Amino acid sequence: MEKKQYTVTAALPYANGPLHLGHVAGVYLPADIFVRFLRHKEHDVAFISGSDEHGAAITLRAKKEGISPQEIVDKYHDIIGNAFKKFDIKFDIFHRTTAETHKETAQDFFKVLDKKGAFTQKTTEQYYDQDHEQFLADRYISGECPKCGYAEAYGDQCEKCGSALSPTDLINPVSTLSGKTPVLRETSHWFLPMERHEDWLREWIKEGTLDGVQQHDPKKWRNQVNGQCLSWIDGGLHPRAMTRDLDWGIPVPVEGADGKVLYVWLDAPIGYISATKDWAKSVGKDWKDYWTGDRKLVHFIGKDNIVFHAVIFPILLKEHGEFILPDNVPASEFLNLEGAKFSTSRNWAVWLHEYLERHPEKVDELKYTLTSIAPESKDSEFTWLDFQSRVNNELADVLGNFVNRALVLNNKYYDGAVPTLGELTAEDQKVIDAIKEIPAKVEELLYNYKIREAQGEVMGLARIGNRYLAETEPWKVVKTDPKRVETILHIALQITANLAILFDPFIPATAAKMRNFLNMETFNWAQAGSINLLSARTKTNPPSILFQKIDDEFVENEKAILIASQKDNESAKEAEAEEEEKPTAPQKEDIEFDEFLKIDIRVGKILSAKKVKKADKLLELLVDTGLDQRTIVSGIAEQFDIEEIVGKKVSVLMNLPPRKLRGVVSNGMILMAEDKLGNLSFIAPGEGMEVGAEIR
Ligand code: B3M
Ligand code: ZN
Repeated sequence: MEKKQYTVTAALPYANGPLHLGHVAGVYLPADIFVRFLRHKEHDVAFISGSDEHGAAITLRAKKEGISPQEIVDKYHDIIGNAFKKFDIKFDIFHRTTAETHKETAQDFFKVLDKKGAFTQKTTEQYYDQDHEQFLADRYISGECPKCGYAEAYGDQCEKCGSALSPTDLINPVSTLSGKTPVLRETSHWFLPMERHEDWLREWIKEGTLDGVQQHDPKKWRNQVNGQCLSWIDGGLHPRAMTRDLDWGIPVPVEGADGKVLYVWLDAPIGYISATKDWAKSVGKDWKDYWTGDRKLVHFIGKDNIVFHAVIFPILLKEHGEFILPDNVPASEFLNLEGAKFSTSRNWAVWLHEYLERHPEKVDELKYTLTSIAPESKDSEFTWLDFQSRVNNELADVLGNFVNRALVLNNKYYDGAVPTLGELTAEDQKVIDAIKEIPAKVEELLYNYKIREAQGEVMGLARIGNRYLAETEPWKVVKTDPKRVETILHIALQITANLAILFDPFIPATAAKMRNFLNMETFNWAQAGSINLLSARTKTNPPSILFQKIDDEFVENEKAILIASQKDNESAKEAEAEEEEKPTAPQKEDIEFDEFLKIDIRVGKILSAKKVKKADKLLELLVDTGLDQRTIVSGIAEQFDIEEIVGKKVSVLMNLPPRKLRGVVSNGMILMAEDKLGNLSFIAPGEGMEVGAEIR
């Protein structure tokens, strides 16, 4: 493999809260393993990340915690940065987008694009919260996703289906500041006319070429990445506002933009460039080498960031004209926790910094487990029981047991001196062949971002070693054929030395301990696969136990912490709801009586109900309205069981145009009352009211 140069980025976590294991498994750990591997292969690599410190995610958290946005980002930039250090994620720089270099870089970037006419300035109607006197975009506004029906989509994105949205796409939008329905107000912004870029983008994603010239290999891209981008492009790209009416963010550096800042998804990816600038300066390198020329740019992200890294940022980079486009965007799916989604709001999470406070000595155990279950191509699940089984049955019983036996026997029989290799049996040769094959398999998998499988291959070599000792039984043979045992232990020690190299990207602290046992001061990835890694003169040291087993109490304790923290959060949420009871919504603007007469509401009866696939909140109802039997989709799945609503008489808003929600065409709406705590109830007509009766 040629000694390519790489710039590897890991998504900038919002500095609005701590990191949980889902973030680590999906983005930061795979990126770190990939970079460690590249360094072993002597590639020139810059490993870049940092805190994403602008956007509504920050200001909403600041409002919630009653402190300033700067205090929020300072607090969480430190918590996140320290957690990465303790978890041994070795970025070249962990930067931050409130840094001065970033402001300059982002503003220069904007000016270059503005000069080139990459933006169109337009005045449009945007949602506005009259109470807070603020325009609403991104996380300041939420509503039903028009694509999948998810009820809490944001103004710029639906986190459930990944679609990029604009606030005016949302169905029944509400302000997340006041909880009220926003009004529309005119405002002007700089738009990125993404429709201009559909053709070259489609070619670049599908073929990996620009004007027929090969840029990257799309076959190495994960299917979900190509798939999501192409479906978005084929759905037709539209102009997207790249500025916001906010006071927290990078001021728009052109005339007539007072009070406007860069959209956070224009700002943050440029953070990769500004971070590279500050890093390169600190090590005496030219930052431009890492963003231009014949280099591979790789963005490790979660799947909800795909369109921003594989469509929007490439458009911006191409418009700028000086920079390379990504060679790959290895996006992960989601990791779930004990049967439910990780959820910051419900505090259903294992926070990385808290795990490290409780178990500072179990970093590699967590690294190995998270890589074993990494959600590379589909969602996966973390459970404390699985963690226990990975540590006990794989790390301790296979790797730890094998290394310990090989070294204990070598120190017992030969006082640590590596014995000479004698005559080989067919079984010896099979093992030696396996040692030779594994490094190439691991490399092929890692260069193709199959990090979970790559780790499995290395653990496979430890299984081979374990089986080899169990089958050759040197502790028995030593009585009858000591010469044979020298060969067996020589091979076992060479396997151990190979494992001490090959495991290094995955569980570096353990690999270092193994090299210490073997007195391997230096080691070179290129030598992996050899059975001459340890010369006869090498003296091995007595080993220590690599992995302490996890007992049931550990698992029970961790589960108890999870449940307790969730309960805390739920009671906190209820207390918060009581405390800050949502203000009773004020009366809406007057309407004319004639307008009211146009509304057609009837008594209906729910005949049947079923869940809507992949839409937790939606039920598909068959309703007898007295005029017809029709399908109505309603977002009540989380509040009501199907059994309790079939047969119920309800109030039906009849004359709404049909709407497709999650593939189901809905004709009309079931009217519900919602109280301050978000509880729902049907507007049920009085007893004896026949189906079809008009409500007015
Ligand atoms: N701050 C992460 C997120 O969406 C976002 C990534 C920015 S990378 C430039 O949670
Ligand atoms: Zn959606």
